Amino acid sequence: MSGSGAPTIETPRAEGARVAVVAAQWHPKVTDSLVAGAIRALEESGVTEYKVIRVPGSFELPVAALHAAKGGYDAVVALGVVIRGDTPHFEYVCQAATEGLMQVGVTTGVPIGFGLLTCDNDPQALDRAGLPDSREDKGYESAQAALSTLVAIKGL
Ligand code: DLZ
Repeated sequence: MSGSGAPTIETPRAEGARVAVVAAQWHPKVTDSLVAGAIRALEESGVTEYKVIRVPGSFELPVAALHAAKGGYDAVVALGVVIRGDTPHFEYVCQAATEGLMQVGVTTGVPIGFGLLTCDNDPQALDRAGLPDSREDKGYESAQAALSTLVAIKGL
């Protein structure tokens, strides 16, 4: 055993939590599957009050997450896929979305599940999308992370 790598996170119980899933529309095969994975995690946790908010691209995720966080949601799951292209655009979108989401979390205190895939190519994204042939499901994992954080900080 190396002692490194991703932990096994138990699916938390989160009945009564209100959760917003904000998701970009680029690369719809992958983002739609990420949304499905996130919803599966929410429902397994007993969450019945959730809303899916679709925005055009990953650059728009932070502002949607901020509105949700300030609008009474207990947790936000942010989902998107950015695929590297020929220009530096990839770096700008990834950095803006990542830093923006982090700022929303730390300024509002609302847990943000980070389900933004930043990939060099389509196969990398498909492999993490929670599709039947995928090895990983980052939509499910990021929803689990947001709920686990919500449960962990409750009462602090
Ligand atoms: C413009 C753009 C490009 C080139 N690539 C992606 C991408 O791979 N994934 C994604 O979510 N969004 C992309 N966008 C759109 C930007 O995120 C944003 O929606 C536009 O720049 C409009 O503000």
